[in-house]
Amino acid sequence: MKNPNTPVSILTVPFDLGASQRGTKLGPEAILKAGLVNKLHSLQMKHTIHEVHFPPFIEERYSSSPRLNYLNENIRIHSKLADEVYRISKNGVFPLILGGDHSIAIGTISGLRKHYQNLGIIWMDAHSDLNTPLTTPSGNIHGMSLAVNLGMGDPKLTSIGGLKSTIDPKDVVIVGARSIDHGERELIRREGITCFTMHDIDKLGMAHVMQEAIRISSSGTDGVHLSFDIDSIDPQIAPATGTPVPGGLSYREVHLAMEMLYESSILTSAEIVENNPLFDDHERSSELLVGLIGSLLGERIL
Ligand code: 4U7
Ligand code: MN
Ligand code: MN
Ligand code: MN
Repeated sequence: MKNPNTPVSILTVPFDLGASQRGTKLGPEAILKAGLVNKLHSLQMKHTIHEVHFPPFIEERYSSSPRLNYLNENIRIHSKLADEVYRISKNGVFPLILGGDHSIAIGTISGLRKHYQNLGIIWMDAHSDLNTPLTTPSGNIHGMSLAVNLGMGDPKLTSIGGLKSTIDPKDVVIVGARSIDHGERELIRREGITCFTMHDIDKLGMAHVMQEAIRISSSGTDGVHLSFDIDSIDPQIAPATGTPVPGGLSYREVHLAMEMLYESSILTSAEIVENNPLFDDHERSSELLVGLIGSLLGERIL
C-alpha cells in the first residue's frame, strides 16, 4: 500500500465454479468469522465490506464444456467483479478481494487493467495457473486465470472488462510454485515470466526471493497486484485447500513475504483466494489468513 492511510474496500466473492472442488465460496465468510474486522480495527484501517452478488444457479443450467467448465457462470461473475474493482481503484481506495476460487483473478485483474497502464503482478501459488483450453488437464478455469490475464485463452474470458491495458509478462513474478504442467512450463519459458519455485526459495531464501519479486514487479509499472493462493502455503499448516501440494511455504516464510510487501509500499491491490473451509482443521487456515492479512497491512512483531 503506497500510503498507510489509504482506505480499504473488501470485496467478498463467494464463487467456486472455477474449480472442481466445491467449498471455496464459503471462504470469505470463514475469514470474516476468524476475526478480520477486529484485525482491521486494531490496525486502525478505514474499511468497507461488501459482497459481489451472484444469482444462485439452477443445477441443470450449469454450462460445461470439457475444456472450459462452467464458462458462462465464470464470465458472469468475473465481469461483475471487474466493474467493481475498476470503480474502487479509480476512487483511490485499496481493493482487497476475498475469494472464491482463483478464477476470480480474471475479474480482479481485468478491472485493474482498466485503471493501470502497466500493472505488475506477484502470483503466490503452488501452481502457475497458466493453462489454456489447449493445455488444461482438467478444464478448470482456476488453472487458467494467469494465462487469461496475459491475453491467452478463450476470447470470451480475455475480453472481460472491455478495453484495457495488456500485462507485460516481464512484470509478472510467480512465487512458491511446485506443480507446473507441461504446457505451462513451455509458456513460462516462451514468455519470459519470472518463476521462483520452492527449489529457488530453498536455495536463495525467502527474503532474497521477495526482494527480487518486489523489484521486478514494480520496475516500470504504475501498480502492483498481489494474487495470493492459499495453496502456496504448506498444506500441513494451511489444510483448507482442495488442491494441496506438499512442500510449501512455512509459517514464517509466508509471513515474511507479507511483511516485506508492506514495507516495500508497492502494492495497490491484493486478493486472497482458494480458502476452502470444508477442508480446514477447525478454523486454523482462516485464522492464519487473518494473521497474514494483518502482516500485509502493517502489523509488526515489535
Ligand atoms: B489453483 C492444474 F492440472 N494445473 O490446471 C489444472 F494440476 O488456482 C491445477 O492454483 C490448477 O489452485 C490449480 O487443473 C489451480 C492441475
Ligand atoms: Mn491458483
Ligand atoms: Mn494453486
Ligand atoms: Mn488451489
